Amino acid sequence: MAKSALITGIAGQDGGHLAALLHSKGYKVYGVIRGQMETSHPRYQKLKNEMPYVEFVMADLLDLAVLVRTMQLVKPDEVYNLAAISHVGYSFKDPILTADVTGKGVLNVLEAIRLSGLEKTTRFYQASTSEMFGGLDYNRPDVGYNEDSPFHPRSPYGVAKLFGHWITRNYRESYGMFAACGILFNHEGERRGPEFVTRKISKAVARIKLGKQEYIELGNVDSKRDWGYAGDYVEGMWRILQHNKPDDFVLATGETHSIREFCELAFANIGIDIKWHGKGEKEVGVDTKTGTTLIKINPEFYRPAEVDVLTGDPSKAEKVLGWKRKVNFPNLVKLMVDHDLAEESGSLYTDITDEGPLRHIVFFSMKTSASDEEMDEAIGRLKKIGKKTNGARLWNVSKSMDFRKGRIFIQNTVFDSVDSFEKYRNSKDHADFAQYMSKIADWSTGDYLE
Ligand code: NAP
Ligand code: F7E
Repeated sequence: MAKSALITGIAGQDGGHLAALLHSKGYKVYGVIRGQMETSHPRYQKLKNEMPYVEFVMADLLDLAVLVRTMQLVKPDEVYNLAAISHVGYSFKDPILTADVTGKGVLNVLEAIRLSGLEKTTRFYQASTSEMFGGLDYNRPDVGYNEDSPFHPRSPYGVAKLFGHWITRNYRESYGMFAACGILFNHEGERRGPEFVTRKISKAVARIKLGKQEYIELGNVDSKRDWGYAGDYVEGMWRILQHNKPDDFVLATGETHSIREFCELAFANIGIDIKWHGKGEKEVGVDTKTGTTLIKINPEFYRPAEVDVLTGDPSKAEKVLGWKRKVNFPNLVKLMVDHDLAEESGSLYTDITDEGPLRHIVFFSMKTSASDEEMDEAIGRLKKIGKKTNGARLWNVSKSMDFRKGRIFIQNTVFDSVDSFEKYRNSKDHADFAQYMSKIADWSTGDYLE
């Protein structure tokens, strides 16, 4: 029988990636969303469109009764607790709510499992974080933080997460639950909320390129983070729950880069070379060619206490779980800027109608574990087919992203007639390509004519 998984925080960045991954593995996926959502609510409809295979359950991490009811109803084989007030800066503004949701909320989910009598059968994943380490000089190991490094959280968020981390370990030790923590370092991507610095930058770069924004305002550009791609990290979460015993694992890249470097690379992706001038609040990032100021510092984004440098040591996960990140730092930045250029210009799916009367869209949702090489190979094949296609003009093949299905290719081919489209659909080239894609993609071609 298919396994079932319940994901709290399914509407967040990781929730979407994880739901797609579990669905591709044949799971029945349940997702917790909060708020008073009628099925006609636009937000509910958006989520349902993005993840048609998910059964949504309305519940709040603050409400134990409804969580118990949810567990009794769903009886999940696996619970991934991703729900949280997750913005570190915001946690200083609303520390009580953060403690309640990000900290005590974890206990509510664990208790709901236990009170439903599922503690021996349901596996529990807790989304712990590198923010628990704090990044101070005195406790920063040269090779990066590992599972045994001392904690020193620097924000209400970090403190609340530490409670969640320890209560999970406590339930493992006290009740023999399969309760495991993934201590994840920053992971980003096209689904990242725009309030986090990487997405704020990639979106701004795209908008600046398109003339929709003049500059970006940032806080501390000197802090450093160990940034990976969220699609890779959800694979690690799943592996943590498939391990033969409950344990805690660091997932990280082992590299660290500053916000400054992220900015430079993001602008380099649109052909702009940034040079920095000035100091502190007066510092600016300037386009070397035109002299235009594109980055300004705004102290509003400083935090009362900062985590200066974070690097993780993922060697335990690599050795024990066989997990390793696939997307490297330059590719992560490029992927985000490319996505936001497509999104901001409205060409993610649409806006090519003036290219011809008929639009044929082929899209493939890749396994989140698909390597860059596999993606490049698939793009190469698509391009070849596009060139050969009878009566069609290849408009675009992009390693583009979609919010809902992980990594996606989009091929837009413009046909001059229904006949030429049919000819292509019946061709051997198309059949060969579809066969290749079904080997490496989670869903084979979803192609249609508009
Ligand atoms: P995210 O995008 O902020 O998503 C968090 C989700 O939690 C949101 O969908 C939010 O719902 C939901 N939520 C908030 N309060 C809730 C409540 N009271 N009841 C039910 N749901 C609630 O976070 P993420 O980046 O996907 O991260 C997933 C988890 O991993 C979080 O726990 C985060 O703290 C942790 N983490 C993240 C990273 C990272 O780099 N992304 C690293 C380490 C750990 P709404 O959509 O309704 O607001
Ligand atoms: O900040 C600096 C900021 O908000 C990164 C969460 O997913 O990862 C995330 O937490 C750095 C900080 O992420 C701006 O001061 C400068 O030093 O993108 P962030 P975070 O705080 O690292 C961890 C692992 C989690 O667990 C969290 O849930 O960037 N920074 N200027 C800025 N940050 C923001 N947000 N906005 C700025 O304008």
